[in-house]
Amino acid sequence: MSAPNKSYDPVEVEALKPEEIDRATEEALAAVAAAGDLEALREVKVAHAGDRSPLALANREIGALPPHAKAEAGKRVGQARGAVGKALKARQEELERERDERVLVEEAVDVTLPYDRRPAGARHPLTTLSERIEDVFVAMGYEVAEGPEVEAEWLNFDALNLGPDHPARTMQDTFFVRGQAGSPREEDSGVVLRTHTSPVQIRSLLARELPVYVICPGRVYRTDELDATHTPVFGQVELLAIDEGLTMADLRGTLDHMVRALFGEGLGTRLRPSYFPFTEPSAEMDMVCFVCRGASVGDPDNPCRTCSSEGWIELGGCGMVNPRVLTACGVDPERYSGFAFGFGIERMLMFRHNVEDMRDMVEGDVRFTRPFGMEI
Ligand code: FA5
Repeated sequence: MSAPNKSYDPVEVEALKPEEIDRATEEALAAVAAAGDLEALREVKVAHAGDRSPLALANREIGALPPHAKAEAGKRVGQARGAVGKALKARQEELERERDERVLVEEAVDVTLPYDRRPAGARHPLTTLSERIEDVFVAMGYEVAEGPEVEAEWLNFDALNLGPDHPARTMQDTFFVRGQAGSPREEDSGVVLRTHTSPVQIRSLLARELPVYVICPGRVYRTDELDATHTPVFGQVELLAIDEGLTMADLRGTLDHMVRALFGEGLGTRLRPSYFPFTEPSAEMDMVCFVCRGASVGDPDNPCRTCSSEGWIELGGCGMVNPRVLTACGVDPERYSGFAFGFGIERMLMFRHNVEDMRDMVEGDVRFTRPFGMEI
């Protein structure tokens, strides 16, 4: 075993020379101060305080010194490493604070800035009104029935007791569809754009088991000019109920329920005699004006725009299904009876929301639809 090297002088060890320690310390402190961001500081830490840094190598030399020299060398190197460690920690905190402040500024959201207006689309008020009406009847157990818009003339007219020479056939101005090649005239093609949704009632009777309770919403076509109260393409909702023992009282009760569900409690209906070939008896149905509730009648000081101070609003046509229609669909009129009614969606939207011109509904301008809300 070798004796301790009593003559070993730490000052002679290059790495432990005071000036070397001071130089390494100064270099480390300068590098720490110069580190501009956390990434640079991480590199400075490896170079000046890591395992292979000058101060770490100097520290390793201390172990080989004689006992009397260890204390002083250890103190010198320890102080140097302490100073560098402290500087690193302080700079790290400083750089982290700067980064956090920068992030706060860069990622700040100015809630007062005007936002990029990209409004969500919404369905047309005619669609939502039609669906609301459907909901009223679906809740009563009715089924929604649909049919084609290009329709057989027989279903659109003949089966509804509107034979070829029936004078009422001209009441609905009809678009005829050119038939197959060889068909001389459009009027002879036997194919029309449906003029009402009543053919869906016929299709329902032909296709379904009795009893039948259906609501038929859909688009229909007539050769009407587009003006404030007419459009050549419009929506209708028709209803058909066929069962044993149905009477006009059931029709009236159903209408009353629909009006209450759509316009509010306490509103009555009335039926006025009318004529439709497919119903007998037939009636025009009116409801009490939901705005003035009749109060504007005879009161010039309080005119009502919705009902033109008449107290009543016309809804559409209705009646008990003509037995001839039941027979045409193979239904025994001795056993079954039923009622039907139909109205136009555009007209209902007009009086429900005080729309003065039907053209606004078909022009597709969002300034018209926006006030109805973004219902989807
Ligand atoms: C019919 O179409 C019958 N099928 C309704 C019916 C069904 C009666 C069942 C009895 C039993 P009318 O031709 O009156 O009836 O049309 C019904 C509704 O469609 C009218 O009340 C009106 O609101 C609407 N309407 C008619 N023509 C137009 C048009 N050009 N533009 C917008 N709405 C219209």
